[in-house]
Amino acid sequence: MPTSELQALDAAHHMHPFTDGAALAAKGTRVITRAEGVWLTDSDGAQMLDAMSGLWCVNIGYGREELAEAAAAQMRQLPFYNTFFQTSHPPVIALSERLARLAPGDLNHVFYAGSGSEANDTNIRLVRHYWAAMGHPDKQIIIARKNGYHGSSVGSGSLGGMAAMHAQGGMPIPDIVHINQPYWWGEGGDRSPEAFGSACARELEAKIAELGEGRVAAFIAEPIQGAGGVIIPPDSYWPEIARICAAHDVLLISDEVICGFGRTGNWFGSQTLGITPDIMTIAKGLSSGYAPIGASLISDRIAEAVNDAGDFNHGYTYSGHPVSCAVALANLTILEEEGIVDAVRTDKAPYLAQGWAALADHPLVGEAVSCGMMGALQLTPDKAGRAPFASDPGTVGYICREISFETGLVMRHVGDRMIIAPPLVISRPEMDILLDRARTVLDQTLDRIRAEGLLATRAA
Ligand code: PXG
Repeated sequence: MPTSELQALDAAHHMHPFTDGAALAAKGTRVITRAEGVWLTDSDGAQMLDAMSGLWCVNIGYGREELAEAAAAQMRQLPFYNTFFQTSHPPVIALSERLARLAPGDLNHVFYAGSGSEANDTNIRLVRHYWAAMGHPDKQIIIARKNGYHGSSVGSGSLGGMAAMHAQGGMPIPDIVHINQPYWWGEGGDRSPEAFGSACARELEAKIAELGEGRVAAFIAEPIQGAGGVIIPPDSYWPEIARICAAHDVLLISDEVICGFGRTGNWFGSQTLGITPDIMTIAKGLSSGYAPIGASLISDRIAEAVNDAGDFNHGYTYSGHPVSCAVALANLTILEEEGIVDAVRTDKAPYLAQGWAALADHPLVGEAVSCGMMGALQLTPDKAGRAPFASDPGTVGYICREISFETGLVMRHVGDRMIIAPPLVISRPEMDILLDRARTVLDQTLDRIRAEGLLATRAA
């Protein structure tokens, strides 16, 4: 089918997530038809380097036969069975054992979901149920962060701190509150990053004091905010958060949907940032996106209390779906046997970091930061003043993203911050292409916004 026909049918019948439908229908969607390694091909035959791993998920890259084989074999053997009524099946048993081994500390128990959103919905109910079972039914409030992202269901979208989401559909639900994010470049003002990081963490302590320790169940955060713009907290942030959670008996939920499975150079972002969570949310890289699956990894203490408290009245048809579990197992085998996580830490991330940091000399770039295989470029008209553009936030970022696609590089923009999270298997020559194209994109963006009169600083 020609591209124009595909676009017309898509516009007529397909409603896209997080998209202005009318604007997309007028413009025409880009149709991706195949992919191999880090390379996408569209319906016109154009090739693009996918520096976003699909949507932060294709950690092992595209085109791995082993996962296709695992899915086909499992579909033939047992395409579906549920895990509700005292039944189980080999792939879910094997995956649970594997995850318990890979996860840090005593996170030895797995509750499955079909996605990261569902897993975070599980976490809301789980921590509240846990505290009730422990004799603290008033410990119900969950503290999260502005500009955090935890999913798009009513529960997980409430945990998230995206104002544009809360404006639609009656969110947040009760007993979820938000504190500020540790985004030094944009919000740190005159303070040093370290002082700002500590101050942000202490907002958690102030909020617990305001609400009362006896009412706060948990704090949830991404080790590094992904969808919020790859915001890497100052070093002072996480140790202080850990101290506060422990001091006030508040459970710590690390949302590892993006940071998990090697993205930061360790199996989990918690390990890179020195966090000891009670619960971890996982999805995306768990199957490298080849099949939908999410889960909560749960500590011994919480699992034992919940198991001893009778029925936990919660679950999804696709909790522990056999095909997704088989695909996840094949994915984890590749990550382990090919040493991909170690390669990120010792070789790929340092190489990427060096080239990425060098982009900070570009006149449009306020900061160029990375951790593992995720990075951000803050665009600004005034590097020294850390100032935003006069235009609506995201105007310049969107232009930059459009130029990036035209240049054969898939980057994403969050406001006026450009972000990348390439497949972990990207080679050095491919990283050179990524870096080279990113610089070209920045040059062309600067030319374009200058021509359009957008290189202005917002009045303070
Ligand atoms: N937690 C985190 C940290 C995520 O990044 C979810 C939960 C929800 O997972 P599901 O599988 O329900 O989508 C996510 C998802 C973006 C973008 O634009 C990021 C996500 C999803 C969609 C878009 O960066 N992350």
